[in-house]
Amino acid sequence: MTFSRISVVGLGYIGLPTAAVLASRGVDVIGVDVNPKTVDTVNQGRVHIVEPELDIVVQSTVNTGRLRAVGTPEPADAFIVAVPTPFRDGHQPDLSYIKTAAASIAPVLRRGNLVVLESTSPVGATEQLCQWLAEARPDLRFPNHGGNPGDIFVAYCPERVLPGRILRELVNNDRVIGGMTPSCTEAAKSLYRLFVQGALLGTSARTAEMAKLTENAFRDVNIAFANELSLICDRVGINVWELIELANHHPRVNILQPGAGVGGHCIAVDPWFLVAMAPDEARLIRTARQVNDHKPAVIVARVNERIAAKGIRSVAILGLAFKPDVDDLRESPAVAIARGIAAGNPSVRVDIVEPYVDALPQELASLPNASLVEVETALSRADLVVGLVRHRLIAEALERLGAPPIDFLDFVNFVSYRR
Ligand code: SAJ
Repeated sequence: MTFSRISVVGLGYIGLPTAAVLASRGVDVIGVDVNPKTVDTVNQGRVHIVEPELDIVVQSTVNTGRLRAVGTPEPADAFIVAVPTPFRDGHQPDLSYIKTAAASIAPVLRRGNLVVLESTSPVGATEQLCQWLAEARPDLRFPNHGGNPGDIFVAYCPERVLPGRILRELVNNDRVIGGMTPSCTEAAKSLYRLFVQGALLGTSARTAEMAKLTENAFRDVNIAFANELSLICDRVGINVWELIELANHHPRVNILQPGAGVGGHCIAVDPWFLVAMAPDEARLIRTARQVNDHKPAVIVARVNERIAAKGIRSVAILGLAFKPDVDDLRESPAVAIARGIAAGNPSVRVDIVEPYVDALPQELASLPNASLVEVETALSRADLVVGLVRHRLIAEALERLGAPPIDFLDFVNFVSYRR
């Protein structure tokens, strides 16, 4: 199958880099987004998200005319759908963005087109997408579960890239490609071969959907193990970092890092899709989510105890992002913790250090005792330092400044401050 024009629906953290990388391979790419501001920004060759080198690729592909953005889909040979799939109340997956995307591409679909869903989805979402498309286009045949081929090829191919390394991982990572039929898998493979150097692993749509959820649940469960260990160690007075380092010398043990909790829009969300699909069976996965979600509350309680016990007047909080060395504050446990500390102690000054942002998010900016300050200022006047995100920039500053004689609650192993 050949592709001279590809449409990417949803120009977010995954869609925009995918569109730009495809365009950089010399294909004409049309990016579609419902947000007119995003469309304008991209058409000016600029980006609305922070990701290393993305700005350069978007600018050059827009300049050469290979990439352009529109608000309404136009005909193309292939459509990649990369829209959000959040969850609703009760942790039930919300597929409404996929439904809207289906409604928007249906009118321009032509016989022989390929549609690939990349959004993280519960098992069965690709079949559901086929059904929505079929309802909108009764004149076309869509592949179905029985393996019947259709006029349109439909496949699921989950994104697997790590924020902060998206452009490299888009090209280098192996991809799982699950077609509704074997010929759909082959069609989708020929699309990803345009820019992926990793292996293209063919399977069914349902298995590919499950693979994505499995990968993120695996990581969540393993982080939960580390977080639970940190609480046990705290109870029995053992340094969890030293413990993990020692245990990881075993050839078959590889414990992850405990921290402030699990944030971001992937790992804290996707395991719930598995729980929603099989509530009676997904017991470990549900518990892991609960363990990780509970960590911020434990940290707030620990800090509040220390503030009360020592009559502390000034606290420094190190890090706000959802993980080290990124600027992304979405679903960040550190933001929730900072808010819990500042709101729970209105007479305590809370200095927040986050080198990757220039203003506090609204939920913190609205608190009169919280402010964003440089690491030097925070350390010079804090009675208690709380380490929440181990940004390289902060760790280096701590090394440089040396450990001041102050109280330090280190939840993320700022090495030189280890008690
Ligand atoms: N975290 C820990 N301890 C660790 C590792 C991570 O507490 O040892 C925390 C981080 O601080 C963060 C959260 O977990 O709050 C998630 O961070 P992450 O780096 O593990 O993952 P994400 O959310 O940035 O990206 C994940 C990746 N999935 C896996 O590694 C299995 C990525 O490959 C996916 O593409 C992405 O989810 C996604 O979009 O689903």
